[in-house]
Amino acid sequence: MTDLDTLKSGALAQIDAAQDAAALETLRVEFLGKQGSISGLMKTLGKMPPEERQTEAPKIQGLRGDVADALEAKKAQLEEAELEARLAREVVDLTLPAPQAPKGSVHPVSQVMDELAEIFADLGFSVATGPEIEDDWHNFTALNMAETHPARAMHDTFYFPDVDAEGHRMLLRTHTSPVQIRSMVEQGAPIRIIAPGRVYRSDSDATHTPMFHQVEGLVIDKGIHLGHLKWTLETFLKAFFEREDIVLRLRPSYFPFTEPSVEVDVGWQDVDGRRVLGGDGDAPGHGWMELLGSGMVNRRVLEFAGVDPDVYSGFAWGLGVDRLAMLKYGMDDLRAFFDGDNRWLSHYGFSPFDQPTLSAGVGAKA
Ligand code: 2NL
Repeated sequence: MTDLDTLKSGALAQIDAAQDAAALETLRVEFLGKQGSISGLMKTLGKMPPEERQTEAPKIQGLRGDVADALEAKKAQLEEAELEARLAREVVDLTLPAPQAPKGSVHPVSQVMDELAEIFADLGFSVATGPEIEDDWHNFTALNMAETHPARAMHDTFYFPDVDAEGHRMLLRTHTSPVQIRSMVEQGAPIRIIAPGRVYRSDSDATHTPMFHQVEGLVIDKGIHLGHLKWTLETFLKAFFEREDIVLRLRPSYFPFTEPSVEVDVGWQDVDGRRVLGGDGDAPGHGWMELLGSGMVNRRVLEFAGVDPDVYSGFAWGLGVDRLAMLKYGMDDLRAFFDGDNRWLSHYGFSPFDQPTLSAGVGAKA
């Protein structure tokens, strides 16, 4: 055997014995790398007399080709084996139980807010939002509550400690009316919006939390009157409670920002000891429940917001979303809404797939 034959059989044996890609690479460098043994042989060709080179060159080049082919074949074989091993290792047993599904749910307040947006979108309303930290002009003054107005004291406002350049303190909005003021100032009339969101009042007991949710609505156009208000609220409540026998009772009331102001009661009836909305509140076994406050927007409020009260008129209303959610979905403790207790959330929460739509019904099943 020549030296070349010895070198070749040694190299092929080593390649064949390589256990992994790294070992194979080491061998490749050893034989074919710049400083490799076969590369070294190639370099000797240049120094050979021509006749010797004629016979030696094919042998050395043949050796280099055979070793390169062996390296290539072994590499493919190792990769194949690695793939087989991975396929065996990463096997999926379809008879095992499914992994735990995510436990998150949509809070009833969010669900009701989505329902309200859906119902009012169908009536041509858009959803307006605004800051929760307000100034006193947008929260009070523009709503016809001057500095000395007694209604300001009734709002139990959370004020920030600092005073601005004009001596005004910022506050946490006590209602979402300032959002509607901002919308009127920015886009003028006509307007048709709802303003849902968090509001804050320093009040805390069994039926009041310092943060709660409100939806206000506002319609401004030419020739708007109390009849439009009643139809809109009746249409909304029928869609929301998904029954046609919703009966409204309008009672005179007072808000600084509306004139006239009306309190809206909805008829309820006793069904198996539970109060269910629907039916004439004056019938036996029936009653009335106060649900929202509303009225024709006070001329002074339109003026504050830059809308001409001699051309435009409008109505507005406000209602508590938390209470609405309790009524519709049967929760009896308001404070549990904001505890973040997972048992409560998984019991009363909604699936994210339960998107309220008018075609499928706005009332999702908890
Ligand atoms: C309630 C019911 C109400 C409004 C809110 C409003 C908003 C603008 C102009 C006029 Cl920008 N009114 N909102 C109107 C009537 C009632 O809330 O029980 N509030 C204490």
